[in-house]
Amino acid sequence: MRYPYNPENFTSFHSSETVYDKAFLTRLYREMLRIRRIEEEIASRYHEDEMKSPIHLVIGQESTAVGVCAALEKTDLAFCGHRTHGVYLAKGGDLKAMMSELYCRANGCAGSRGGSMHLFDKSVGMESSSAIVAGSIPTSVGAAFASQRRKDKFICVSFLGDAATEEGAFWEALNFAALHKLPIVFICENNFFSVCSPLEVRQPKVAIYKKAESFGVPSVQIDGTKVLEVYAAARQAVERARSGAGPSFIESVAYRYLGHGGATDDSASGYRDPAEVEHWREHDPISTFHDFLVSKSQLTATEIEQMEKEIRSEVLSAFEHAISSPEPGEEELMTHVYSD
Ligand SMILES: Cc1ncc(C[n+]2csc(CCOP(=O)(O)OP(=O)(O)O)c2C)c(N)n1
Repeated sequence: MRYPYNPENFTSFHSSETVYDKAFLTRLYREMLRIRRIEEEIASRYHEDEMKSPIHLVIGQESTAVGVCAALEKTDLAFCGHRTHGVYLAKGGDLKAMMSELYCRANGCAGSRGGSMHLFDKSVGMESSSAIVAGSIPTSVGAAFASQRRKDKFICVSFLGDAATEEGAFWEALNFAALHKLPIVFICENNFFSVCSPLEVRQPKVAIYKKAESFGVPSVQIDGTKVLEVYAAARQAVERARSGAGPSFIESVAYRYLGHGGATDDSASGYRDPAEVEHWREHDPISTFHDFLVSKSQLTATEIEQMEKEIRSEVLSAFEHAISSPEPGEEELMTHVYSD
């Protein structure tokens, strides 16, 4: 197995002595479960070919978006790459507008121009996402620079994949953010793969966070399957950004179960060991948190059942909303598009 789960490598931020109230813990669990159920429904219908959008599912990695966004204010701005669903939903993005976008309907959050890789909802600080690897990172740093110059209160969070750290744009942005002590947190979701290429054939064997650290930016590698670890690390970084002390870099390690794009399990195609996928499923962020909450008597079977019911009903109504919504008319063809 190339990339086993290895908790010894991670810096721990969450102390088992820290007590969170039940409402907060339940909220984290519910948000992860909601993202999972929404994506499962997308996956189950994707073969119908009615969602005219490429998709990149985040199943297995939900804890990073949820843990980080729980440490943010609504007014803080989130930016992300092509794997958007988790961040969009965790930041509070509107589910119906997201589903309409995937079904290319006129009332999609990007008016059907963007699809899954360009979700945004400015009303909740889900600022933008980009299909270009590392494309949203300079924008997030620009927004953080504006916040600093205008003495605004918001901070920015830039979500990026491990492959984004192979782009020059990332290092320029990190350099600028470090130099100017910008109010930004970089969250690198390291799932070990760029499409089908493993990390070991793409980068020298130096942990990603170590490279970021060389810019003088406090950098850590954390267990991205543990939502409370993510939350605790994010809180510290967010406080640092808000206090004017500058950026932080968090490498959150978790594993994607499904193929890079689309809705299928591609592990039989040979680029990774199917046993590796099964191994990471044993450390699933949702089931481990479920077991933790049940063991601490913070969640009962009845509460989970009720939660599942509510989520199911919300998901079905969002799909129904999208499917019954109109497609954009021909008259809209030339609006919101650029040409030189
Ligand atoms: C500049 C650029 N190069 C290549 C691609 C093709 N591409 C799309 S996603 C992807 C892999 C991205 O991997 P990572 O950033 O680790 O995120 P993950 O898909 O693992 O979430 C690549 C190479 C692209 N979209 N943009």
